[in-house]
Amino acid sequence: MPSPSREYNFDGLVGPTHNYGGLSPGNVASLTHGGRPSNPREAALQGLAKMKFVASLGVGQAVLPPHQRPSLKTLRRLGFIGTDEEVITRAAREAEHLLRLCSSAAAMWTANAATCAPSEDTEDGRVHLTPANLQEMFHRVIEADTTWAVLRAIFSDERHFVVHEPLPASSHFADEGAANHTRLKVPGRPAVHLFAWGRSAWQPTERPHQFPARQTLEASQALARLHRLHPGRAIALFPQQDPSGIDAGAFHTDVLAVGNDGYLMLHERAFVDPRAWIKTLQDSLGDAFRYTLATDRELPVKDAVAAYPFNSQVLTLPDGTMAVVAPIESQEQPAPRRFLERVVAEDNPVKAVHYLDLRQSMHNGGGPACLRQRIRLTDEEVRAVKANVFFTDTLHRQLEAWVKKHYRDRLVPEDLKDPALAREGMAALDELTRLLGLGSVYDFQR
Ligand code: SUG
Repeated sequence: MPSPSREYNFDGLVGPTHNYGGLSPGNVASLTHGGRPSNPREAALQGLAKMKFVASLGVGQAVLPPHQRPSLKTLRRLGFIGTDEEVITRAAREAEHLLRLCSSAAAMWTANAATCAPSEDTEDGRVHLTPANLQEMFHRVIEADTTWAVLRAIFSDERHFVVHEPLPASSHFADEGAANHTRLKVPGRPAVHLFAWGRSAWQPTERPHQFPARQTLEASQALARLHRLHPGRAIALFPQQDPSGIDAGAFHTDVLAVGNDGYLMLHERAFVDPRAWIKTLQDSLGDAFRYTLATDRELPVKDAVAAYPFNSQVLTLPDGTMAVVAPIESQEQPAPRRFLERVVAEDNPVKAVHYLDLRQSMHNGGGPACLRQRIRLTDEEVRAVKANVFFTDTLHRQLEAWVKKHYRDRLVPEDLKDPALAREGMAALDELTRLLGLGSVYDFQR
């Protein structure tokens, strides 16, 4: 019998270069806000307030660190040579867009950091994690190496954890991590892992016309194999993201669907043939399975993309009921708000919705669900983690003070050219790795 486990939400700390680069085609908020001033300090504090709130609900909470930005290693690989200051000055002068790509704080959206399978679902009884290679967007490709190093530092105990290499770097295996993965589970039935994908590298399938489909079927299949799902304890399903949903701005599955334990909340444009998938889930999970499906009529996909009600965290509370943590935009707009009110009113485990202000992240297309990587751990596995990453009141206070000490309260794209910003970031991250007990995970520390 596997030991009981609990979900921990590993939130990404927003990095000191959080800015609106306009870098993500297909992500409506990123394109809309590109070039506007950002407030990294406020962004990081909004993220910490969310962690505190989730922890106060009695749900497991932990933190993952930001990455070094700009990525000097990447700029050097692209031919900018000299001291750190010279590399930045040259890139700013000769290829400002490359500096912008290498300065993105996008690692904050840790739903895209990795995909994970809990030990109770795997053949070898270990937690499996695969860092996402994020091949589709250059400003995110550069995350995989650091994510891999960070996950190896945290989940270093090989008796309990397997941290795989990111999938081979190529468009063929483009992988966006848990943003396309949902695990559903009801007592007495195998867990269901939904590995969603937007395009196939090999098979002819329908594709979006306007925006990129990021995740491939081949990547999703490789993850299911790598994680060695136990045939009796877990099953893998591979729904396709609806290409018309991607064209409407649902670049990841979690823009239009979210699942937790025996409950799934989705928009009809999340997957191709959503009603057939619901039937399959009813067959697999039995009577305990509940879902809420929004039609385009009830909630136009455009409104769902603008307000992100499906990019909520659906959390199982200690009393067994569920709560939804939604972005405040979903409360401000009538159709998403009415939909979430219906969710609470209907016969399912969700008993409350809480709205949080995460506007700094939302303006780049990242809601509550994007900001966290869910990892189920048993108590023994928690004890095997030696890093100081689990959220406590003390860690919260320390991180707040750390943000206030190191972060600027305004950044425009022009500021990325300032070599002092890179230095400030290194000082901040060096202090952070000591606070979190991570050892040396950044290039500048090696
Ligand atoms: O990959 N935005 C991210 C948002 C990721 C959201 N994650 C999930 N849905 N799980 C992206 O498009 C914008 C950066 C900029 O434009 O500056 C950005 O990368």
